[in-house]
Amino acid sequence: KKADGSGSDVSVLGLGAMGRELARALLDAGHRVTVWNRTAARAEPLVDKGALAAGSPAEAVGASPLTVVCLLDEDSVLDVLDGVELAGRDVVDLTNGTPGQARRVAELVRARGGGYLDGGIMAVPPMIGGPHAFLYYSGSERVFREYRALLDAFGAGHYKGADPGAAALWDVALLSAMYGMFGGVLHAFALVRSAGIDAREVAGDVGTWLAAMGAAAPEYARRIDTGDHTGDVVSNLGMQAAGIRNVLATAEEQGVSTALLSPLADFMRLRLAGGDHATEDLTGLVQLLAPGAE
Ligand code: FVH
Repeated sequence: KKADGSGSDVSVLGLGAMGRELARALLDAGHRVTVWNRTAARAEPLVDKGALAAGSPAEAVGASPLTVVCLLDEDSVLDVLDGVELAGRDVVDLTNGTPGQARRVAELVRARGGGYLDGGIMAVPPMIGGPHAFLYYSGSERVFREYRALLDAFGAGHYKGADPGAAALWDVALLSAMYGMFGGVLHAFALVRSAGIDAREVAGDVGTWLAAMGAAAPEYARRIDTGDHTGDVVSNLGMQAAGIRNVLATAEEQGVSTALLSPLADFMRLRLAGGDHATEDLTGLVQLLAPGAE
């Protein structure tokens, strides 16, 4: 390893869209990278850039003190690590999964004498190594600190504590927000196309509108943390329930499915039926999602 942190030996298991970007970022940072992928041909472009191809997961793990894993899901991680010697090796698992799955992989790695750090990547592959990429990590603080400079090649690292499941929880929380947003975007595009308007005509306005509405997140968080759903409400639930009824009725008029948005309308109706909640903020719905979370 050189003084600037480059020149470490590191292995990467999994060369899908994300894994190959991770391997590329490590090569760009000057590390000696050994790669393995189930479909071996996917390693070739990286070998052309200087990576070494391993013939098996065991050979890849044996080649470096640190192995970065990025596979489809945690079941594939368990498959791939099955029978691999992990004593004295460190594993950083950037595969998406649930907190429980991350804890199970951690248990397996630790039981075999390895160090384990779980991670959640908050970036799509082209963002890796760029200014907007960030990653959540949890599990072994020793692994996080020892390889922090190397892991920074992917994006900024945020360590969330010793529980190996913590990073997955943060990751999935952000993905939940993203999927809710994508569902709305798809619905919006289907609606305009049902009227003969190209989605690209409205795309810019959708982006502007989402950025403006996304700015409400800190205020929503304050309300949910404090349980204050009623003070200084700008857009009350009674009004929003009427608004989303119009969204669904418009979809029906246009022949667009309401499937992605009707659960939210149902929740609003349920909240209104449950008491005197018409003047509160939309944030009161959290009590139906997770009673007792406040
Ligand atoms: N791509 C993205 O936008 C997101 C961004 C945030 C993080 N995710 C997570 O990253 C993990 C990998 O995702 P990916 O985009 O690389 O996925 P694919 O391109 O589909 O590649 C999948 C790799 O997993 C290998 N694989 C699948 N099943 C097995 C198995 N049973 N045994 C061994 N390897 C397996 C697959 O190998 P192959 O098909 O090439 O042989 C690919 O290497 C994922 O957790 C995302 O949620 C990405």
